[in-house]
Amino acid sequence: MTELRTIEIKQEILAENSREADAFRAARRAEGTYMIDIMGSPGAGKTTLLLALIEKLRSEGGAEIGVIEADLASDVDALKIKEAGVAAVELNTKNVCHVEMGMVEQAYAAFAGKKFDYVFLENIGNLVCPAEFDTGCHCRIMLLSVPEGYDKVYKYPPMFAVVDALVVTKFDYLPLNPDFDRQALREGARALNPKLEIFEVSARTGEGMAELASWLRARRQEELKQA
Ligand SMILES: Nc1nc2c(ncn2[C@@H]2O[C@H](COP(=O)(O)OP(=O)(O)OP(=O)(O)O)[C@@H](O)[C@H]2O)c(=O)[nH]1
Ligand SMILES: [Mg+2]
Repeated sequence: MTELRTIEIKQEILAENSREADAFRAARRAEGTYMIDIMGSPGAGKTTLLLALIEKLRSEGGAEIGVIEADLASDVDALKIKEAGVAAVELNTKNVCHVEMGMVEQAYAAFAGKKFDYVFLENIGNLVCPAEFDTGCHCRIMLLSVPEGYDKVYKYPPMFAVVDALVVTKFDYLPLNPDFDRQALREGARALNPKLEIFEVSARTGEGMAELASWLRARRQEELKQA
């Protein structure tokens, strides 16, 4: 009995969150802002990838970019982004392990009307909970780093199933991780999500970054056509 009630409440919360997310997404599209949710385990390379990606997007064609940095407790990543000269808002979730719409709306409001071409949300480092919550973004990307191992596709399937792209990060580590089975990862991920785009990148060497940046640019153009 108790268990049933718990499930009902959770479904109501998720449904309300999805309604708010749809409205937020439409409002951002109308103003030309493309929002990207970046998810992955602690240390998968989210902040480092963002810094490299922002540099690419800015250097090739220029772009106004903002970042919402969600963290359980600290402002470490928000400061890194600000130090790189990028508009950043810190979203402190006070130990909540995912980001949901109320938080995104508050964080976005802190940009105080500034207009962006792209806004990235660095979600909480967690391979499980963020998959469940729509954050009002137009694109969801998950990162899996080579040192974490390809078998995470079998152990944590929900996130692989909901994202638009899988970015395999720290690709420069591949020679040190000969057991990283790229083919098995591809097959496992596409079995969960046939439309999944897969990129193999290293923020350290720059490998794969241009492809990822041009894919995002094209996705933004497509999204804005629907406005
Ligand atoms: N060799 C190598 N190291 C990387 C790469 N990307 C990130 N790192 C390193 O991995 C560590 C974690 O990177 P972060 O970017 O902080 O990871 P994160 O996912 O933002 O971490 P949290 O925000 O704590 O969840 C740092 O020491 C980075 O320097 C890469 O492409 N190659
Ligand atoms: Mg980070």
